Amino acid sequence: MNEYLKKVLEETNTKNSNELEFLQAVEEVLTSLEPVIDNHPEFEKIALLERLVEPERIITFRVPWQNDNGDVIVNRGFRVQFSSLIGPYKGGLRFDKTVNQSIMKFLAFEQIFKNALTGLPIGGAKGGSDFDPKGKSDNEIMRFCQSFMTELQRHIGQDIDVPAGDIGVGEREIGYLFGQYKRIKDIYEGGVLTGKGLSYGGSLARKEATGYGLIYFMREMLKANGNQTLAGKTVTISGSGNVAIYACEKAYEYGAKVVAMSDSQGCIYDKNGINLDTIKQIKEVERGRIKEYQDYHKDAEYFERQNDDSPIWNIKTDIALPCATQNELTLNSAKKLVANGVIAVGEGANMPTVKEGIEYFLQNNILFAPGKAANAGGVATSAIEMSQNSMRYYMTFKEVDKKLDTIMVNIFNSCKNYAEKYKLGNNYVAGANIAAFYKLAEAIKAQGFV
Ligand code: NDP
Ligand code: 2IT
Repeated sequence: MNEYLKKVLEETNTKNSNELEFLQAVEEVLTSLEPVIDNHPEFEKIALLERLVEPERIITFRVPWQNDNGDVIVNRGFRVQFSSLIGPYKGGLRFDKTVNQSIMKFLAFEQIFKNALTGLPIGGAKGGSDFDPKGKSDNEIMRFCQSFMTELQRHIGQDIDVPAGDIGVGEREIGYLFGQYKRIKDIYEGGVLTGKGLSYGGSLARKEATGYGLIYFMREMLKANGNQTLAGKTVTISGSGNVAIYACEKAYEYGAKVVAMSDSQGCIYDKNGINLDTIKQIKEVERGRIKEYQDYHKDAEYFERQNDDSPIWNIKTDIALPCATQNELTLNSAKKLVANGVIAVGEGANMPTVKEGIEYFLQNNILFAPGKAANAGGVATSAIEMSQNSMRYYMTFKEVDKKLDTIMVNIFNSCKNYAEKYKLGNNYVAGANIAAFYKLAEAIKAQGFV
């Protein structure tokens, strides 16, 4: 391996030895940059890689709030402001009991590259809390969001850092966060958060954007490889949240058949095709469990999760879309999918496939769409929301969706062109990392020692 790369990887490992997810994300990116680094010995002199892997700033804070019983609970809040090289810090907030600094840093690191790929002026960040929203009342969610924002407001702003949603943070939470920001700052600053409700500055098509964008990317990838289409293909989608639901909706529009979806506890298989209205009712309206799908569709089967290998990946499919969480698709699951004839995998979630799983797919010539490219439609549409807020203007659904589609086509082409330039065939993992890296390296060189 290139000596400089090796040195930076070793140093990063030593400095962050307990942050496994962060190290996983860094290793994937840096190892794929080898052919570029080989050609640019000058990068070492300006410590370009060292700067790329060290966050500009990490903020952690206490979030005290009161539950409906009157007990005071203390959670931990985070905001990792990783890179402002090409725009204000930008990235979602995750409320989930598993949240820790390693997960925040890996997500913020991925976000730098993802945001660069969109071609829009946004830097990389992530935040959140180990607060577990499951089973909480609306009032508890509101009190938590208000306490969280009471601290976060010091660190954000429409030209500083612009949070949005992620796992456990949707339109409801963004509303409570926005209300508290406005109250403390005494200013209507529309572009300080994205994923807002349509009544107070949100963008049409933001809710749909990540899932739709994933399918636009998949469409392009299939087209570029044997002129294939989604029509008639079987699809399985893990998760049943924001990304999964709108990936399902768009997959149906293109004539595919979605036969399975999941949540953290298990998956449902409906050989007749998943009824998306039922999923929306259970997940968006009732905030229930996917198991309840069987109450509406007696033919559907439910498989409870037993271990790290989600049962959804045992189901035969042409296209697999992991849209739940990191490392949800293990090597075992990758082997099962390949044995069952999968032709393409598209990551709607961030880093859902373990490293060995990605390698296995690539070795077996499975088309593989990496998350930082394939799920970039969400943040790209967030940037379009920010533009609308600055213009004090609303675009139609069609206008936003058209821009999203064009952005996804451009991202796919960047991945493809860089993979081809470095003779990496259709390795879009490397293509995405190299394409984003070129843009970031230019910005680092231009801005001096910062
Ligand atoms: P939601 O909270 O809307 O949905 C998350 C879904 O994933 C739920 O079905 C949830 O099940 C499942 N899930 C969560 N944790 C686990 C786990 N540990 N194991 C198995 N399943 C799990 O989140 P989103 O749809 O917004 O996000 C999904 C993924 O997409 C995340 O990786 C996120 O980072 C990524 N992403 C999101 C974007 C966005 O715009 N929202 C943009 C780009 C990427 P349960 O209800 O049981 O917890
Ligand atoms: O992972 C992601 O790209 C997101 N959760 C969306 C971030 C955003 O700022 O819209």
